[in-house]
Amino acid sequence: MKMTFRWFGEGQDPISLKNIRQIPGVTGVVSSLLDIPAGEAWPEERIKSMKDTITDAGLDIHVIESVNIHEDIKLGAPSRDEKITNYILTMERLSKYGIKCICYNMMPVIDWARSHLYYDLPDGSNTMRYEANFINNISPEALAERYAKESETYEMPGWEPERMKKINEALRAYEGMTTETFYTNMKYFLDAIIPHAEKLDIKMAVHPDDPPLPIFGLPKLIISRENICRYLALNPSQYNGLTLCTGSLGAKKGADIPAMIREFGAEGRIHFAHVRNLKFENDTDFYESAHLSSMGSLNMYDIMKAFYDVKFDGWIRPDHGRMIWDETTQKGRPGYGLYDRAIGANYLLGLWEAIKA
Ligand code: DNO
Repeated sequence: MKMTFRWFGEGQDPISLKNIRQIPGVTGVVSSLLDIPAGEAWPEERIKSMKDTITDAGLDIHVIESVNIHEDIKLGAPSRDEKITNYILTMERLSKYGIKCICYNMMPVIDWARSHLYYDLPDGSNTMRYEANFINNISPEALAERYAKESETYEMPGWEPERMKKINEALRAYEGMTTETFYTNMKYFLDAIIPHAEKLDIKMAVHPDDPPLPIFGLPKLIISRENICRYLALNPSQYNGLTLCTGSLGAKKGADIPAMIREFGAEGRIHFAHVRNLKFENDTDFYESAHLSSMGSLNMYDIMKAFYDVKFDGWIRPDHGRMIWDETTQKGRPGYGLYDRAIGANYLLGLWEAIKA
């Protein structure tokens, strides 16, 4: 297991690489080139400069989160081939710079969603929250506007204003699309890229839909054990794998995360892990708690033990944390403050050390 930390990139993250380097046990970052629109090939010089910046700071980079999938690919539009060609070009260039794993998601139109980006907790910290009723009664534009206002310094990945301007058009494109068609489109994409992933030794790691609950009537694909089994079976190569995100999958009450880790881990299909906790307020609503088991609803010992038992040797990172110790939420990226994630990383490393001992 290799402990990493998400860093959004030069000029995209208020947290310095120097600060990340000082977190005990963290050896690398996962990063991206956020300004490059989905569907375009990443220029080699940008990849090189990202890699140099990170390695000069004494950290490594083996995982990209994310190389996003263009909507045409998800929709199966005729222009998808050109976007797939660019995706493969990006993979080839990334592999030249030592990238071994690509995290991506198959969420239609929008990436993750929350009702609150800054929800106050009794201890004076704040965190992200998901209130189903709120999401069910707000229009996508109003939600996009709310994010743009609340997160004034940085764009929410997946909610970029340019993309959001076209949100209704994008949502309309999915009208009437069945889950079956969606799976067919995914298979087309996987069959095109996985042979290249094998050749380049890049593990593809799909991220589950976050949250795994219906939003704006969009088809939801990767939300449960059954769906993941089906997605992995679309192309049986081990290079078609998973980002096991405990918080995304765990947001469906009753989901047995350790069992999924044991099943998919034993099959060698988990390449990257996002480990965080959440606290259910009722059957559908939750907020993102500190990582510690006693603060949330997931048992982090059981989760780490399952990773240990399947001999997980991929990359892991702490996931969303609260904003604490006077971190200014208006300047940071929601969920991605420094301190709570650093504490989370060390808690997970502590569990790992104890399990190993
Ligand atoms: C949220 C993240 C997601 C994730 C993408 C992967 O914090 O977990 O935005 O990076 O869905 O493509």
